[in-house]
Amino acid sequence: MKKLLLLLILSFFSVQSFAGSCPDGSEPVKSISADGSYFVYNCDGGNEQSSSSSSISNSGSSIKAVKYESFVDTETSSSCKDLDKNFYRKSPNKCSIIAVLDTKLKIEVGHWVKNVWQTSGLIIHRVNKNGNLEIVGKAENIQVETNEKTDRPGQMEIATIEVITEELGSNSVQVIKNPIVEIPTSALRMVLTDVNQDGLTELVIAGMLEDGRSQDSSWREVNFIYDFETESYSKFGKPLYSHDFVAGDLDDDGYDEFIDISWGGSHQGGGVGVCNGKTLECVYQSNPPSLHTSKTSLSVYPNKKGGILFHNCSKGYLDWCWSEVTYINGRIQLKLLDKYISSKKPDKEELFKSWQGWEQKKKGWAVPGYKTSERFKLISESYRSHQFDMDGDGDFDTATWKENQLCKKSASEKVYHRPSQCKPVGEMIFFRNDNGKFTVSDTHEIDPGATTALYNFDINQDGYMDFYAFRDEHHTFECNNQINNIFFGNGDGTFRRPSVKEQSGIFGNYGCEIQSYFFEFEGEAYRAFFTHKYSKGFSGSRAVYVGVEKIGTKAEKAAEEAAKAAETDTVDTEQSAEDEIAAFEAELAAELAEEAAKAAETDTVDTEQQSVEDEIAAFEAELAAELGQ
Ligand SMILES: [Ca+2]
Ligand SMILES: [Ca+2]
Ligand SMILES: [Ca+2]
Ligand SMILES: [Ca+2]
Repeated sequence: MKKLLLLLILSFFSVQSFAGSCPDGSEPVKSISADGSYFVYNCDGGNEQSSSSSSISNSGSSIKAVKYESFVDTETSSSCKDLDKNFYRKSPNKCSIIAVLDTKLKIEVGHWVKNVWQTSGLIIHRVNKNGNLEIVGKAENIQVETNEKTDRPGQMEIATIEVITEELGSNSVQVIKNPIVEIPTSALRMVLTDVNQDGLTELVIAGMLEDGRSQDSSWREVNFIYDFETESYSKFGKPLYSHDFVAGDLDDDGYDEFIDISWGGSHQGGGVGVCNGKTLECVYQSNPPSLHTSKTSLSVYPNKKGGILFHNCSKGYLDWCWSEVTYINGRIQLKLLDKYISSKKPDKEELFKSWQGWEQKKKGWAVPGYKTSERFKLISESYRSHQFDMDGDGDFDTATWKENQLCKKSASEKVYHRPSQCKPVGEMIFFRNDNGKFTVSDTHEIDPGATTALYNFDINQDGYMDFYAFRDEHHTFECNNQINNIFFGNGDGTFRRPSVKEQSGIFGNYGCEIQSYFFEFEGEAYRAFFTHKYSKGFSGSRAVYVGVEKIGTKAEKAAEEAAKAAETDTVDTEQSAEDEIAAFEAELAAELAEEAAKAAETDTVDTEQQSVEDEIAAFEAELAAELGQ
C-alpha cells in the first residue's frame, strides 16, 4: 500500500532528470521528419537519412523468458467448493482450482503483502495453438527499495495456466502446464492482441518504471511483446513514461496500432508515440493540444479507418473529451467530437500532510453544512475508461468514473492527514454514443477502491451487455469487494446493480476472492478468479488460488427447467419415496442458496445454514427408516 501511495503521489511532481535510451543502451538520435512537422527518433546507430522509416523499429530479437512452474496444492482438493467455507456462496456451477500462485517478494512493501500475486494487476484468458484455454495473470515483484535511485530493471511475472475445460468441476481437472515467466519491466497498461496476425494472441506491455524508485531515476522504458507460445519476449519503441497505452487498427489493415502516451508536461518528458501495427515502427509527436493523460481509451470504427479516443482534455481533470482519430503518415490527428464537464473548478484550499510528512496546500470543494476545516472534498481522478457497445446499436459507448476524496478531521487539527483521513468517493458514469455526440445515460455511486480494469461481458446471458469494474487488493483489506462493482445492462445505456441473490444464481463465490474475470470459450461462459484460503492460510503465505467456474448458459437453464417440468407432469399420485426425497432436497437446496446469499450479503456467521442441513439429514434418515420397514 505504501508503495502504491508513493507511486500516486510521485505522479504529481515534476522532475528534470532523464536519461532516455534505446533498447541497446545507446541514445536515440532526434531528427526532423520528411515533411518537417514532427520529430523522429532513431535507435539504429543514427541513420538519419532514412526519414521514410521515420521511427524506432522493433529490435526483432526475441529473448527467452526466465521460467518457473506454479503448482496445484495437493492438500486441497481441486474443487472450488472445498477451498473455504467462510465466504462460500452455494452454486451449482462446475468449478475447479487450477493453480496456486505463491511467489515471495524480493523487497517487502508492507507486512500484509506476503506474495506478489496478492496485488496482481491482470486476469485474462486466451486460446493457445492447440485450441486449449489458458488463464493468464500478471503480478510485479518490485525490485527497488522505496525511493531508491537506480537504473535496475523491473520484474514482471506472467502466469499462464493451460487447462482442459471438459474436466472442470472434477477434483482431477487436467492442467497441462502452468509456467510463470519473468519479464524485466514494470507496467500499468497491457493489451492482449494478435500482434502479427497469425491467429494467436500476444501480450503487449507498455513498460514504465514508476515502481517506487526515486523520482531522480528514469521512469522511461521501452515496450515489450510477450509470446506465450515460445515463452519469449521482444521489445519495441523508445523508452517512454507510458501512462496510457491503447490499441486499435487505425488504418484498417488488420494489424492493431499502439498509441503510447507519456504523462503530460515536463514530468519525465511528455509526448505520444504511435506504433504501426504491421511494422512496429513508432513515430513520436508532442502531446496534441487537449490530450491529457490518465484515462485514455480507444475504440476503432468497424470496417473503416480511424476511431474515437476518449481522454482528459485539460490538466485539472475537470473535463473529458471524445476525439476522432485519424492516422496519417505514422502520426495521429485528433478532431474534437464532444466534451463533458465532469466537475466545476475547485474554489477552496486546505493544508494536507502526506504520509512522508510533506505539507502541501491542495485544491478542492467545501462539503455543504460543514466548515472546510472539518470536511473537505479533495479533487482527485480516476485512471480508467472503457468503450463498448452498451445498447447493441453497433457503435461504441463510454463508461468511466469520477473520483474525489472525502476528507474528515476535527476543526482543531491543523492539517488533514492523507490518506488516513480521506477516502475515495466515486460515481460511475455511462455515456451513450449518438452519432458521435455523447450523453449521460446513467450514473451509479461506486466505491472505487483500487479499480484497475473495466470489462464488459453478458454475465447474466440475457442478450444485454453487462459491465464490471475489477479491483485488486492494493487498497482493500477485505474480501469480495470486487463483486460490488457489477452492473447488469438494460440494453438502452442504463444499468442496474444485481442483488447478491441474483448474482448467486449465476456464479459462485469461493474463499476470499480478490479478482474476477468473465469470458467465453467455445460458446460457453466462464468466470476465472483469484482467491485466498481465508480461514486457513491467511496468516501464512497468503497463497493465491486460481479457479475457473463454468457458468450455466441460458439454454442449459431452460433445458433443466423443462426437464423438471416434464418430470412433475408425468409423476402420478403414487410418487416414490426417492422422488419425494429429491423434491424435498431440491426445495431445501433452493432455501440453502437463499440463506447463503443472505449470509454473504451481511457477512455474518450463519447458524441457520447448518440447521437446514441438519433438517435434510434428519428427513433423509426418517425416510430411509420408513423405506427399510
Ligand atoms: Ca500472434
Ligand atoms: Ca493497422
Ligand atoms: Ca452503442
Ligand atoms: Ca446481460
